[in-house]
Amino acid sequence: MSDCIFCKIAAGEIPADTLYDDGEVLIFRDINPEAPVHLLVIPRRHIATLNDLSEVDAALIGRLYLAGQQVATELGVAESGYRTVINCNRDAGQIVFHIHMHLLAGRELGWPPG
Ligand code: DGP
Repeated sequence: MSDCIFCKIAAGEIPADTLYDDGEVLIFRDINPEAPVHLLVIPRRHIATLNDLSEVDAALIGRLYLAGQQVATELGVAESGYRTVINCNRDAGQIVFHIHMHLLAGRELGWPPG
């Protein structure tokens, strides 16, 4: 999608602090971190929201989690813990309509989220 900010990051048109890229899944630091570690895990392919997933995307979504697990381990936060969140649409606060998994770590995270 030509006007999608995360597609532009995936294409290298907008810079990002990228920690992982396997050609299909990309992980970069959130520009507005809410925790010492705040990463965004995205598929390179444009999918707007969780509601737009279909059966063919099942493995791709699994790969988001595996890539996140790998980078959390590399950053040394896998044992202390981390949270993954995918916001879907307005009530969840989704502002970028290219599906992305937040990975937050590095401090005790409150529950339930606001
Ligand atoms: P959400 O509310 O789930 O749609 O979260 C979108 C996140 O994307 C938000 O935490 C800020 C982050 N973000 C928005 N624009 C950029 C950008 O250009 N670069 C990076 N690294 N993060 C961005």
